[in-house]
Amino acid sequence: EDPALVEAFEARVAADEFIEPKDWMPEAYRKTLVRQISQHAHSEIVGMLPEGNWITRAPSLRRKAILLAKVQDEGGHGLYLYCAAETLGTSREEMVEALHSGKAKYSTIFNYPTLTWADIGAIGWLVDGAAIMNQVPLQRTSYGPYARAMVRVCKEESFHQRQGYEIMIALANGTDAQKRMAQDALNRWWWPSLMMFGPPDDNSPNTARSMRWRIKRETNDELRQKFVDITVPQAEYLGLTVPDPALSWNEVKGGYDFGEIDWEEFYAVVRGEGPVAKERMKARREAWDNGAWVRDAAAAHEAKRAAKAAA
Ligand code: FAQ
Repeated sequence: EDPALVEAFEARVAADEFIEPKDWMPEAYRKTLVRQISQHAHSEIVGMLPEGNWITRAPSLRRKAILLAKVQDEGGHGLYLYCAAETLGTSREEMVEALHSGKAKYSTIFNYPTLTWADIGAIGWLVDGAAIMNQVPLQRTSYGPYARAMVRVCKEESFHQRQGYEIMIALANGTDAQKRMAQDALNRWWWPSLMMFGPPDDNSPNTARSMRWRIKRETNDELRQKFVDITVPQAEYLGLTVPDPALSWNEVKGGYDFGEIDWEEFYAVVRGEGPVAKERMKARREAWDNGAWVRDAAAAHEAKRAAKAAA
């Protein structure tokens, strides 16, 4: 690559300019973006499955309507993100193929099962809460289409987080059985939520370069710490206990100290060994196969329309 071009690119990024699809960019920058944006998109799409599991069993019509809208939003985020990745010269087919063949990753968090209705509350509160923490800085990521997609996504995620927290409030103020359900959901989702932020900084191969290119604006550990600091008081307000005996307020750093994450578990889930990883991939592949006739019909319709327009 021409060193003058690289230098000009680095200077633009350092000046906080957005890089746009037709601008020159180093191949490694393009590759990193395709990786991160497409994995983000896959996460949104696979992320529809754990919650979709509860649409038919939501406890009231109001809850059902809200959950349906939320899951639909996640589908929209995925499509938005696939479009952002396509501006980098990769196709939707290539990305979907990478997901289905197991080559592309998606967030570890969606490989855990949703066992009770309280899990829907915990996902909105913790998983969407963690997603917002990670995505708000991405509104200033250096690649224009990704940054702009994040603006709308963050607005919607913020509704999702409140939706989940409101379910938790209802359960935490409910019967003893409902309180137990809420606590059990917190116990099971707390640690996997902390894992969403990725490996620790000293073990994160991509962080240093992504920070320099301003793809990432904060490191994995910085975001994880912020999430813990914001979320612990929310658990206290609910009267629930965060399942971490090492959790304690650290006056000096002005934040919480917390226990060691089970990184063995994290890496196992990244490798595709999560509790419901096989079910998730099977559901996605089946959805793709069962939707083939829709794609064919849309393509045939478009071909007819184009032929008519040309005539
Ligand atoms: N799961 O060097 P780093 C949502 C991989 S929110 C799986 O630190 P990086 C909303 C990583 O890809 C969830 N893999 O990597 C929603 C890399 O492998 P690679 C999605 C993980 O990229 C809510 C390797 O480990 N959000 O969907 C994970 O600098 C509710 C080394 O890691 C995003 O994707 C993990 N947790 O930092 C939907 C946000 N962590 O690719 C439905 C955008 C790390 O080299 C319901 N992404 N890995 O083979 C990012 O901010 C970054 O990519 C990180 C990872 C922070 C995830």
